[in-house]
Amino acid sequence: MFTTQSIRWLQQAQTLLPQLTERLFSPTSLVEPCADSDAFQGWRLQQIAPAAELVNRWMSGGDSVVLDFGEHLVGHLAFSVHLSGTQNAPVRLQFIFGETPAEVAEPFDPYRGNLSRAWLQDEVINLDELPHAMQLPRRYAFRYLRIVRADTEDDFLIQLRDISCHALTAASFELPVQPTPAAFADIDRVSLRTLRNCMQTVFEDGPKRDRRLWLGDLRLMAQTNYLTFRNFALVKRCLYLFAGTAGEDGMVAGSVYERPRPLYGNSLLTFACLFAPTLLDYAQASGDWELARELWPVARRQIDFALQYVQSDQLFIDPGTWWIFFDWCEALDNQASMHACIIYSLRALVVLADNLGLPQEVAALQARIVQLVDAARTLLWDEEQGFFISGVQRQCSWSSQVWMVLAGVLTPAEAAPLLQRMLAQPDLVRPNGPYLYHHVMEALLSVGLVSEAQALLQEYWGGMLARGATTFWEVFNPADDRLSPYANHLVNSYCHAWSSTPSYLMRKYPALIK
Ligand code: RAM
Repeated sequence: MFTTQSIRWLQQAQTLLPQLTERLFSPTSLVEPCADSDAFQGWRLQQIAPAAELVNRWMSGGDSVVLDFGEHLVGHLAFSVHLSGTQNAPVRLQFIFGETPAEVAEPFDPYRGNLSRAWLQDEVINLDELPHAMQLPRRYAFRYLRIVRADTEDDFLIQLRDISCHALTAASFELPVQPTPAAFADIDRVSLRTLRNCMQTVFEDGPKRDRRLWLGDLRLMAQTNYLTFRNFALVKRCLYLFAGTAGEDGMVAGSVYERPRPLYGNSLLTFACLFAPTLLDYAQASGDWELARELWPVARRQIDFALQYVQSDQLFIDPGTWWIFFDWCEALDNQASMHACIIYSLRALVVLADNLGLPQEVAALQARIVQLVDAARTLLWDEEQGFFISGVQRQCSWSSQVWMVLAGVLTPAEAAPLLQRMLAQPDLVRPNGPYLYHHVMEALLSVGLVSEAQALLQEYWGGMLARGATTFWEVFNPADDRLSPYANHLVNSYCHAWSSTPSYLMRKYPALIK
């Protein structure tokens, strides 16, 4: 249901629609997948010739080629097809786009993932008359491309020419890499490319999948963007999209569909709490406090959805009816993290209210913070173990410790030894994805644990680089290359902007790259 106000916010979002920048990229080489148990997901792409050699390949029915564009791109594929002989049948071409070697090496079918098979990037076209030049209408996210001549005719041959990708971004193709020691420069470049490729007409979570605006992802992308590409208008557009699509009860969506018209996607209790911090970051980075004033009621409303599950002892109890997300980890108990996230959100609301001159709000919100911090310190702290516990099983996880630190439940003097114990204790539930690892990094750096953060950066993001990443991934567990929240590693997103935050961390905490 759209109100006059939400329509106005959506109109504002529309006026901020960016003009995308386009750049043409050509493939760099012809490659061949080779099974290799040491390579990421078991596949290495062996370079067999420069891409210019493609014109010497005359293809018969059933032949295929695999091209490497040298880096991950997001855009439209253009090409032309030429003929030798008489075309006595249609030519069928199959295109398979891959962000990773596995996508062009392994068959997509039979597919048993739990997200739609249509996210896997393939396309079939039939051409009745050669020569023919065209551009595929759908946008793809890829570095590798397999082209199969998928008909069965060998009476005539075809040749592929002029293959290029019209790549798109709302950022810039020039990456604002900062001078850093070599060990960090590659991580910075890959982070920036990841963010660049996700910056389209909204901040997409991943340009292969879901190509959608998620609030938790937006917060991290926006933070990285403020210190790098500095496209403030795109963040403003996204904030308007969340405000304009909020439900009748006032809750902002966890994710928004942008097209064909902006729509509420789904509900996520955690992400609703992150609207206020995202708005605050925007106002502080851009100086646009007018937007903060305009969207203050939206930000203020979000905390009510989580606060309704805070009991009389001031502890958040998970009702089990909401999607609460901190990491792609089934074993993770979210109670303590969510309790901390509420405090984190309240703190952002206090700063917003203070800047907007709302002293009564400041006082009321601060009173809630005192109650919730107190409850965390008394009811969720296990003195014997020296960790925060979560849920009826009293689970100890990295997520709980890290979010408590970010929420300022401990003093820095208390927080640093807690995080050191966490890193040293092997039995805690550990993160599976860059989203939670980012929060680990921020927690470490916020309390001055620089060498620990450096080691983690090199081990985790450096680990993706060592496995061939040219953009960073949605999930990565060094112990399990094929880990997927969707029961199929091929449908994971391998350019996922919540993993682009090293570029933010390196700039916000310069000690990290010393
Ligand atoms: C995934 C999306 C997104 C994330 C949510 C929680 O499906 O890709 O990145 O925010 O889940």
